[in-house]
Amino acid sequence: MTNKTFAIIKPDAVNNRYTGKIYDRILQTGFTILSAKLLKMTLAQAEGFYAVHRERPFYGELTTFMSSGACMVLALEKENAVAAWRETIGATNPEEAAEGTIRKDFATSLGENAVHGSDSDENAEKEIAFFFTESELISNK
Ligand code: IDP
Ligand code: MG
Repeated sequence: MTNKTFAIIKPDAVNNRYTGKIYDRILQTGFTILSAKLLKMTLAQAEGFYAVHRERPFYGELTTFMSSGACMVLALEKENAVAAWRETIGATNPEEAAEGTIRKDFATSLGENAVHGSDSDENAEKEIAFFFTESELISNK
C-alpha cells in the first residue's frame, strides 16, 4: 500500500465551493484518483474515523464539524503517496502551512482546515477501507 493514501475534502472546503480547485491540485500534482464519493458522515462515523484522537480536547469539535455537512472522500495513488499528499496539503494549522499548499490557500482555521491526509501507509490502508470496498478502487493498470 506504499503508493496509496486517503484524502478528505472537508465540509468547510465543500461549503466554500473549493472542491473543483482542490481536485485540480490533486490531478496537477500527479495523483491518480482510484475512487471518490461525496457523502455526509454521521456523528458515529466521524467518531469512528477519528477514534485515535478520542482523548484529545478537540475531539468533540472535530467530530461535530466533520459530520456537519458534505465532504468528498478520495483514495489516491502516486509514488510515496502518503508523504506526497502531506506535502501538498501543508501543516495542520493553515497559519503555519507553506505557500502554495492546499491548507494555506483554502483552509478556514486550525479545526476547519479544508483537507485530511493519512499519516502512514498503515493508516492509509485502514482509512481507505473505512470508506471504500476493494472493488470500488479503480485500477488503470
Ligand atoms: P492532521 O489532519 O494534519 O493529520 P491531526 O493532528 O491528525 O492533524 O488532527 C486531526 C484534525 O483535528 C486536524 O486536521 C484538525 O481538523 C483538527 N485539529 C487538530 N488540532 C486541533 C486543535 O488544536 N483544535 C481544533 N482542531 C484541531
Ligand atoms: Mg492526522
